[in-house]
Amino acid sequence: MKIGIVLYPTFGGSGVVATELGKALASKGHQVHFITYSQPVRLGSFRENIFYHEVSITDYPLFDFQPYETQLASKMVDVVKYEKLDILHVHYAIPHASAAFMAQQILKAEGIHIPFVTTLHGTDITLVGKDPSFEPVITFCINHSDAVTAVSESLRSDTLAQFKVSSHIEVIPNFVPPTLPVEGQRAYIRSKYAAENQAILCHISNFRPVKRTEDVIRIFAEVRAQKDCKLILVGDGPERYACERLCRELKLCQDVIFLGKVRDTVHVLEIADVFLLPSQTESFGLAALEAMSVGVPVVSSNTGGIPEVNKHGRSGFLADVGQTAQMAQFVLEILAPENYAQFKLGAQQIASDFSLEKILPQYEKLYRKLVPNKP
Ligand code: GMT
Repeated sequence: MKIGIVLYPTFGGSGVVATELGKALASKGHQVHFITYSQPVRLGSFRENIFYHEVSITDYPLFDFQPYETQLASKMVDVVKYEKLDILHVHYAIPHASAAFMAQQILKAEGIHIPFVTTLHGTDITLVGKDPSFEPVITFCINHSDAVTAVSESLRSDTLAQFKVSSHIEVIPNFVPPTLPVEGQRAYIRSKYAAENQAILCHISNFRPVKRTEDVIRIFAEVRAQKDCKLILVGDGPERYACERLCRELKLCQDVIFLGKVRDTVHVLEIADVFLLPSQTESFGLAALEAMSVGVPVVSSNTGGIPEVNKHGRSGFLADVGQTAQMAQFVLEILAPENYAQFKLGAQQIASDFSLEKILPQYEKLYRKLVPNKP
């Protein structure tokens, strides 16, 4: 099948999932065409069956805001027509689903039928979607997609609660692709960040307010008061300054490492002992799943779709949003020598429910339903 994937190319989870999905489809023999404005962060090097079409953004002085959606729709029309795509799969509703609808209508006028799947990832519904100025467009796009998927049950029910949805929303959870262990290097890399007796706590995000990154620092401060440890923070965003300030205030600078943006986060996760995700809301929590998949237990908040991923008492613990003292106690409980191996195993076992081999066929089945005459 020839599949067009439209995504945000940045570090966000939706872009990561879309890219990994495309790579997996390509390795199964499908032809995958990524369409976006810059090379997707997780795309990596040259691979068979993968093509990348860049949407160029005109810098014309008349426009205060460049009409990306229009140029994206035009690019979709072009790629569908000349690469003879069978289906489009857009990740994140705004503006990808509306651009896909526009492209579909343009192609229809030329006698070409192209179905499109919209995958909802979270903030397109829970944050951005709540802004009333987006509501009519999102509702329309959901109802006019040929198929709609959500990455968790929680996101599905949020969508149904907030929008007048007349079409079926299928839940297809996120997944983790298999990674090659770099066991030999792990001990060496770990030794660069912490002594053998120190635990490493880790957090990865885009440092937006929804991630409550200052809570990460507060949890760490409480844990460190009782146990020697380090904190590694990966990512960058609007809350980073506030976090750096808090570290200085709490005199934690020596033990908190801000790595900034990292492409292959799995190698950081491999040296971590506990992953922290105290978000205000999270439709899924891909970073937590990635941590679990390499055997890192998670202490998280219990909102949104996180409880579908992190299982209390098995892969880690969950607490109410903002309960940093409770979260710190949970970290200490996980790190207790008599508990740690069990949580590590639990994290890996639960992550295996979200393996690529379990999730990929669900997308392929959906595509086949919309394009029945293609293998
Ligand atoms: O979390 C973000 O700020 C990025 C955002 C995105 O669209 O990339 O993440 C959302 O989609 C991810 C992939 O499906 C989910 O794992 C995240 O939980 C979700 N973020 C939120 O709901 C806040």
